[in-house]
Amino acid sequence: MTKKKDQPAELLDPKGASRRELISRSAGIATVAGLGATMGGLSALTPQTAKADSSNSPHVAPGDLDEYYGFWSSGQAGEVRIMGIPSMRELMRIPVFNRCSATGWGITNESVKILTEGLLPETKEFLKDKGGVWHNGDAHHPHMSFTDGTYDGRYLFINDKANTRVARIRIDVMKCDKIIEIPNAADIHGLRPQKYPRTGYVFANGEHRVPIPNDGSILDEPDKYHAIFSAIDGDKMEVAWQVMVDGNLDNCDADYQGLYAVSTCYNSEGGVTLAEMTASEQDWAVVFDIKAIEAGVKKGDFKRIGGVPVLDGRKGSKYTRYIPVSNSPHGCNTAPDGKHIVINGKLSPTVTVLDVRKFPDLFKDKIKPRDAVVAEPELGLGPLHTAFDGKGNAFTTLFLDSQAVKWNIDKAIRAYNGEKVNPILEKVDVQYQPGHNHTSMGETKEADGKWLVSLNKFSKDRYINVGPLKPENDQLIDITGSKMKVVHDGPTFAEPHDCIIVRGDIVNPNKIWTRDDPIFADARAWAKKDGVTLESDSKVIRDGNKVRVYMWSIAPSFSMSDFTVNQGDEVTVFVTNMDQIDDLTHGFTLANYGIAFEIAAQATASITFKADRPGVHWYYCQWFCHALHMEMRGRMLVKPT
Ligand code: K7E
Ligand code: CUA
Repeated sequence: MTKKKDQPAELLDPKGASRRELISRSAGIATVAGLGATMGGLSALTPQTAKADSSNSPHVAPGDLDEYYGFWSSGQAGEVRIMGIPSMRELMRIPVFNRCSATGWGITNESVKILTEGLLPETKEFLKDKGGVWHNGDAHHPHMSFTDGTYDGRYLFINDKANTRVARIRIDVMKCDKIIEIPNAADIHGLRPQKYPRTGYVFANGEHRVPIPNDGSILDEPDKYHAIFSAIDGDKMEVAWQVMVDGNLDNCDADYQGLYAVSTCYNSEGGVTLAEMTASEQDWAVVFDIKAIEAGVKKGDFKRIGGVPVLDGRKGSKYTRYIPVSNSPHGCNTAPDGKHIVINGKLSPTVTVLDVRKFPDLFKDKIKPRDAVVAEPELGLGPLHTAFDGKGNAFTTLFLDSQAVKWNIDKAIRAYNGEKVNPILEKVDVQYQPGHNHTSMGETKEADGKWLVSLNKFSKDRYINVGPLKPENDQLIDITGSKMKVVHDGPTFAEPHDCIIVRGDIVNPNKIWTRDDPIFADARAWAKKDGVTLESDSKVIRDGNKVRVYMWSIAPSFSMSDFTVNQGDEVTVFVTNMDQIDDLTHGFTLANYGIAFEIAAQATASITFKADRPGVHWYYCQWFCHALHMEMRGRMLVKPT
């Protein structure tokens, strides 16, 4: 075993093997084996893991498992991706705001219900002759629910900037179960869950300023436009309250005390053109006083607009404070020390560090807004987002410099107070133009300082040329040593704006569905009405010109080899996968009817369509499941009328 040059000595035990490596890897394996914490640490080591010579190797050998789950947004692709860290392997995709040909998201009755039930009435009306669902989304910020300052493995939340929505993903099945459209706001951008005591609220920024209500009565009068900050109840997936603010809202974060949220704001000018929006030297960070807002809601100090309470948080309001920072700040990141919030300068080479312990005095007007600033280090060109190692250091992306800069928060504060210290510890080149970055567990109080991911907007020459449209480039950086080290390039399709890296033991999804899952409730209700058992009956129920077809499947066959309907019937097919084996997924594709969906082990899925094409139509399983998978098929016979 060789000791790597750049590893700090304390990470290595006297024999040269890293204790942290041994412990963390054995813990990961125990979890995977379903043994959880009962497995006794080092005794569980396999010869393979004991051989490891690096505290932080990105190499995950075939058959070995990753230590962390990464949850990646996909920007304009509209989905969430599950990555393995440190291997950077893409493990799964979770369709959310998009349509998915493989899983049937946007096609099945179950997914269409989730995609439509949370839309506002005017949007439902707008989509009526357009298929009823949005086909696009712009997913930026995936964040897990918290309990007591760290991830709790219940949910993942994500915004849709394109169609002003917020979605929730259930971690137990890794599927989206709720999507709501946010009233009054225009284009949800920044999103962060409440960290303490739990989520609780999901804070969401309506980025653009629009008239409220936006019904055409106000058009080209930008001084009457407003941006809206929303607090969503993450358990109910309903808007709890909203606050109207001055300027555009960009990113946000919450504190570790459950008292405040902070948003960055660009366009304090209230302009609508680029020149107008960047005219003034300073914009601001808006601080929201959660307790005061809750008290205001209780007292009725709001207007009910679009069905939700909207409080006035414009300048001078008791619910907000506006802290001036340099022009057009972008990222907003709370440090795991629970004290500091970093506002990233974007157009300014600086980041501004706020101290949350000053906020009570700020709201009592005992200090001026700028007195909440405790540091403002100049880091380089284009600082967009900051991540933390839990040891007092911060890592900021420099978009224009194409670098990650490591700096020390305490040194930055001392420098701000006049001491002659340089807060910048190191810079490393990334390829190219990084937007977000994220550290392992970095937005929780359990930040562990092992990995940093830099999500770079351009890959340019890093891969063989794939034509004019190029992938993004996500780089993995080892931050355990005294020097940052780029250890992996990972191409990604459009476009992960943001990601989180969650310790494997926190994320424990089920291996197969349970039959009582709420997502099957509608199918079960229909079956009950029809006197059918989903798990064992193969029946065609005629109800006027409505036909309900119930079948189940066990590899390699559907329980029904054919069914007959009349042309023009409205047909609903329910398929229940009765296989109980891990990873035994079936599919149902109805050829030339545009119908295809996935049915994982112990799941039920359904589809409703009009049988308007007469003839013989084969349905087949499109998910390779068995040596006789090709034979897993049947016929729908449609009698012409
Ligand atoms: Cu792309 Cu967080 Cu939407 Cu910054 S945001 S880069
Ligand atoms: Cu079932 Cu392929």
